[in-house]
Amino acid sequence: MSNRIPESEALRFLKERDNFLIYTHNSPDGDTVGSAMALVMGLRSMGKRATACNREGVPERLAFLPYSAYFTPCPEDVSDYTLVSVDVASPKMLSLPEAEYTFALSIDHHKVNTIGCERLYLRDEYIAAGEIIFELLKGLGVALTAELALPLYTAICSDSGGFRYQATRPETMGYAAELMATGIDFAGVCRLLFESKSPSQIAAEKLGYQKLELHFGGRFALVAVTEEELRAAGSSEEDTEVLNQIPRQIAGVQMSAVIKPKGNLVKCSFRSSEDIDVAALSQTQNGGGHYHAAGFSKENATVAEVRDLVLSMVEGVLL
Ligand SMILES: [Mn+2]
Repeated sequence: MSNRIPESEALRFLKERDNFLIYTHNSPDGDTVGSAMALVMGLRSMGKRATACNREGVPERLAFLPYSAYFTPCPEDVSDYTLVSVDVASPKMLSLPEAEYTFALSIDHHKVNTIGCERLYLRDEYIAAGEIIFELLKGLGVALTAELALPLYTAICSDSGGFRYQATRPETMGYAAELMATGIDFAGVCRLLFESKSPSQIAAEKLGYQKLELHFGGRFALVAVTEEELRAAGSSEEDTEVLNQIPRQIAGVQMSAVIKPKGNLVKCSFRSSEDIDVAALSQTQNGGGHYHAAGFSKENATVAEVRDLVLSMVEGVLL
């Protein structure tokens, strides 16, 4: 039986419940953090208790969001809370013990959602979870202030790559316009998300260009980096977000992959264009994501082994 609910039920749930604890995904990005922050703000403005958390902490590059007033360390005893997850598609995107929780409500926009939850409000045609939160807060009658607009704009801008990715909808631009009109520094958000890089991120980017490979007549581009290479370059795992932009920007590339270490795993992130469904491809390796942006992780594998695997997977798609 499906636990999917319509917006009306999600709204009723948020109106009726209290003492919300809102979980965001590991390797937190602007969408999960901005969405959770805005939801906390909105619920508090209705006189409810709400707080957000992330086991790994919010990264330094999102420090322009005043998140610390809305995020707390993950509590050990959650029995009194209404557990909600935002932008979390699977237990793999959480740490223990959260990965084993049954959330009262999961709000998400990934194509496939396998999280343990009683209710799932999923809009997989939306480019960002921030769009769902924007609509829910409107539905709850929460006034759109500049304070609320900043994390929402960050969420939507982040997952849409600055309103450039294919899943950006006319409605997305409409929401952005309403958020801009509150007077937020929207140009500053874009600059801090996409144009401001630390020296160690630049070092990772330089390494990425050195390791760039083209395959299948230039239709597939790949960057694979090891922990040792990152360390030698003067960067680390936390700096590797910038790598995703490198292979996908080459003219003629229809599909790209970045393979990199992630804790004791090796992670592969795919990007694609047109009718190439990388979410389905990633599912064959127990991964997931969106139609044009998805990935999977492997335990007990080297970067070289995952690179070989990826090349054989892509061969089936592009040949
Ligand atoms: Mn997202």
